[in-house]
Formats: sequence, C-alpha cells, structure tokens
Amino acid sequence: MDNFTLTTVEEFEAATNRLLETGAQVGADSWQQRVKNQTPHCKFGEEGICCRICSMGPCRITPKAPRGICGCDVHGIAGRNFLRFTAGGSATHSDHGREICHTLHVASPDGNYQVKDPEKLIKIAKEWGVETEGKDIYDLAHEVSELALLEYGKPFGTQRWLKRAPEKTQEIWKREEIEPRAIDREVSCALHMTHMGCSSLPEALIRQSLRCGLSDGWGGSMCGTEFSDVLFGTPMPVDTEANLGVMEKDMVNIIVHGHDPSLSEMIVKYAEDPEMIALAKSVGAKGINIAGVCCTSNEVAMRHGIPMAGNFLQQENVVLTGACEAIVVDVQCIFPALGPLSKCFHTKFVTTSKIAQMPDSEFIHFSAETAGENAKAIVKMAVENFVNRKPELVHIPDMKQKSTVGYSFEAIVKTLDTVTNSYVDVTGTTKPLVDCVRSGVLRGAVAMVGCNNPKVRPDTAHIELMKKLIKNDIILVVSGCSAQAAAKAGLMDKRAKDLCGDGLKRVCELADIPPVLHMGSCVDISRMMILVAELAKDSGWDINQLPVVGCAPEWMSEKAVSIGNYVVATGIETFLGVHPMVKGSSVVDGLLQGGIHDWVGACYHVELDIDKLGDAMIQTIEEKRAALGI
Ligand code: MSK
Repeated sequence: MDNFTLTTVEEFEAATNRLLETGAQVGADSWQQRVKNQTPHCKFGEEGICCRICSMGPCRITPKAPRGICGCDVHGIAGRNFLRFTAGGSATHSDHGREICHTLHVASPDGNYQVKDPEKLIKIAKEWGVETEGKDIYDLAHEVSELALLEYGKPFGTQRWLKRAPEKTQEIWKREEIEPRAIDREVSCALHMTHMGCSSLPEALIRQSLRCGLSDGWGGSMCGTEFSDVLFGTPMPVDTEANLGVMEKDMVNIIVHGHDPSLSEMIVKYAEDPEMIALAKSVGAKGINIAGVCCTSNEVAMRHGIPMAGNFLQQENVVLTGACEAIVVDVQCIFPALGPLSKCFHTKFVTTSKIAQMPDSEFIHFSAETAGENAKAIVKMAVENFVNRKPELVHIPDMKQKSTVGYSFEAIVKTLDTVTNSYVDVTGTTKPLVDCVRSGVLRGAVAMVGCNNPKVRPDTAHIELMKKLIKNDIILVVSGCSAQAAAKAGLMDKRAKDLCGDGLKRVCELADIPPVLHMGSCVDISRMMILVAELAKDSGWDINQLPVVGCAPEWMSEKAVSIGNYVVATGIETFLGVHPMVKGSSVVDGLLQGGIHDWVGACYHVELDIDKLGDAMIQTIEEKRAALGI
C-alpha cells in the first residue's frame, strides 16, 4: 500500500497528552479537565425538561411535578426547547450568509474584494430572473446581493432557492406547510411560538423546527455558500495536509479559526505579502505559515490548499504547541478558553467580530471596507510576536496526513465528466454517479457532517464509521469538523482507496479521487442539498428514495440541529451518535425518530453504539436499494 497507513485515534490522543503536559507546566486549563468538572450533567437540561422561558420558573418536570407553573407539560417544554435550539442554529448560519451577501455588495474591481467566479454569479442571476445582458459584473453582483439580502426579510413568498429542489420535494414542503418564508421570519416565528403562553403542542413546535431549519439550508446557508464561491472562487480539488504537524517550528504560525472566509481570505493574502515575509525574516523566522481550525480551515483549504491544523476539540492544542504566534478568530465554535490559555503562552488571541467578543483577547474590528488594513495589522502583530516565543515550551507533534480537498458540487460533476468518456451526452450532470449507484458498483452515499463532542471519544465515531462505510462500497461526502477528522486520519489521501470495497476502489481509481470527498464547511451542507437534488432529477427517483443517508455522529451545536432538521425535511434519513436534548418527552422524541417520517419521508435515528449506527446506515441504504429494485 505504498507505505500508507491511517493515523489512529490512539496516536491523536498520545499527541494530545504530550501537549497537555506542557499545559500543566504553565498552569493551563483544558477542555478535558472542564468536562470532568461538569460531569455528571444536569439531567433536566440533558432531557430537555427544564423550562426557563419565563420568570415564574425555572420549572423542572418530575413525576411529582408533571407540569410547569403555567401548566405546560413535559412534551410542550421539550418541544419548545428543541425549537429554540433550532432557531439559534438557523440564525447563526443564516447571519453568516448575510455577512457574505454584504461583502459581495461592497465588492469592486479596486476594493478589498473582487468577484472571482463571474460564471456562477451570472448563473444565479439568470436563475433569479435578473437581466444579465450587457451588465457590468459588479453592478450585477450588487443587484444580486441586494436580492439575496431581501430574502432575509421579504414580506411575502418563500425562499428563492427552494426552486432548486425537485418538484416532488417542493410539493411535500408545501403540503406540510413547512416551506420557509423570509429567513428572519422563521427565526422570529420560532421565538414567538416558544414565548410564554404560545405553542405547547409538540406537532406544531416540531413542524416549525423543520421550517426554521429549511430556512437555513435552503436559505441562509445556501446564500453563504453560493456567494462565498462568487467572491472567493468555487472550490476545485487541491492537495493539502492535515493535523498539528502542519505547524512549522521555524516559521511564524498564524492559525485562522471560525467560519467566515471574508477574514481568512485576507489573512492568507497578506501572509503572502513580500513586505510581511521580509518582516518575518527580519525577526528570525523562515517565513509565515497559515493553518486553519474548524470551518475556516475548510474554507481556506478548499480554495488555497492551506493546511488544516485540526477540528473543534483540537483548537486548544494549537496553542499548547507553544508555536502559535496568533490565533485569529471570527465567529462560531470558538472556545472562550482560548483567552486565558493564550495568556499562558506568548500567543496573541485576536478576536475580530462584534458577534464574538471575548475576554483576554486583542480585538481588531474587521470589516469589509477596511479588510486589507485589518488583515495587514493582524499579520504584522503575529510576525512581531515571534520573538516572544519560549523555545522550551515548543513541541509540535510530528503527525500529519496528505489530503485532497475541494469537492464542491461543480467539482464532483467535473471530475465525473473527465473520467466517463462514454457519457458524452450527459456532460455536466450527475448521471454517471447515478449509474454507478444503479449498477451497484457504489451501494450508496453517506453525507457525514458535524462537530466533535466530548460525549463521544473525539474523532472516533467519524473515522470508524467512514472506514466501515467505504469498506462496504459506500462513498462519503463530508463537511465541517467531520471532514477534518477524515483528513487527519488519512481518509482523504487518494491511497485510502485500498481500504475500500472493490466497487468504490474502482470508482476512486477511475476518477482519481479519495473515497471521502471534502465538500466544505458547515454552511456548505447546502452543497450536499444541491447534490441530492440533482441526483434525484437525473435518476428520476425522489430524494427520499435515494440510497443516501445523513450522519452527525459527534454533533454538539445548535447549528447541527438546524442542519439535521433541513436534511431530514429534505427527505434524507439522518443518523445521530448523540441524543438530541428531548429524551424527557416520549412524544417529541417519537416525532423526531418516527412521526415526522409521515410528513417528509425521513426522520432521525439515534444510536450511541457506533458500530450499530454504521450497521443501521448500511441497512437503510440496502433497504432503499431493494425498494427501488436495484
Ligand atoms: S466548526 S458547528 S464544531 S462542525 Fe463549523 Fe465544527 Fe460543528 Fe463548529
């Protein structure tokens, strides 16, 4: 196998333990310790049966006290909590998308941001009925971005992007009254419904949870993905490396962390500025090394091949290497712990967004208008900090894997086109992929997404499930921190084809792809929605008939719940390795794990045993194949 082996979770853990020794030496706190301090968790919170919605409470439901002071029962309370959780996630993703629209609105030929994919912009404009003929590309960008921004608050109608779904799916959404209206309206409506004295009917609360989720996946997130591509380029396959070994001992290391590529793109650009490189050399460094954490990492890896230092539960590790000059963050999934931790080292913890302000950080307000000067100031600060490194604390684990990333929907279609000469008549479609599935060369696909969560041994579920699935000829499309787990292990190295079943191995060889395809960050799950929509159209099957399932084995955030809701509502069976906080209500849990199937043709499946979770996915894929007669 050309000396190729996967990196094991045990090796990840040994590297982390060595870094924690450095942490102990300097009196640093760690998430591992905080988990111990917080365990056992509050049962009422964990089961979703604590209500803090008004100040008569908090009310906690027990057999002796089956109703809150207002009379709400356990099902109403768990349902309201679930809807509020969803609204938090939908608002977060969608606001990220809104920021990208604003950035596009200030794009100009001589400004901080340009249009890098005019073709995609024109395609979207045509889709939205905007006249493109003879129009300056920047005028078009401003017009389309304004239309996109109006999607957030439009008084009438539903989301424009819904038209991308197959008609059957659109009919289901209409029939079930879950077509998302204005994005902000669905979030507002969720908060209104869950206010004291409004909805306590579980069915109504779960129906709005699906609608609010759909306003994210087929609304705000899709804006985030599509307009990021317009601004920064649609990802195409590119080689990179992953894990902490991508940090460089003799270079200035700047870690970018968070989600919005508007910041990280600029940091990448200014790190290549000859003036900054000269400055780095003048302070004794060999140059400037940028690496990413969490979804920012996915964004810059997919577009520039910037290496990926790690995922969610590895964010403290980059500081613990003692070789991080600056960790620069924007929004979402950033541990406030980075403030005090960075104080134990020479690391500058730089916050940049008014949305995510934290103690013990250096705040440099980053805006689209001043992006260039902000990025330059941040890079300069990091470079000048190199001299403050304490060599005795530096330890970079010698651990990294090669990865090929950047499989946007367009890249997947293009890759298939180049290898399937016999399909000259279907250029630009997913038909070759459909044929692989129909013939059984590929049994199906799993969209694996989501975070790490200390409730699951970090990265184990992602990696073990992926290994099991590819062995069974099931191709993976992945995003978020799941993508980084795969990359760190080596599953995005093309040589990982040797771990696949014969069918998937053949596909990997023909298409020259790894068996686990990196589709991007958490907003980019909208790319997966486009992929399943096109697969359904090209196959003639409905989305809920496709041998495709979703999986978030280590999820933890509100965004993940919003994602889960739009994936399920799109008709994709979704498998979870962490139970949603609704266990206290048999009715809400029953709806999520069964009842909603009657509405949208899919539901959640929760299984904490990872091996059984994998078996259940394979079984569902095989059942779908049998139902299709393939
Ligand atoms: S960063 S939401 S921990 S995937 Fe998008 Fe990772 Fe989950 Fe954040």
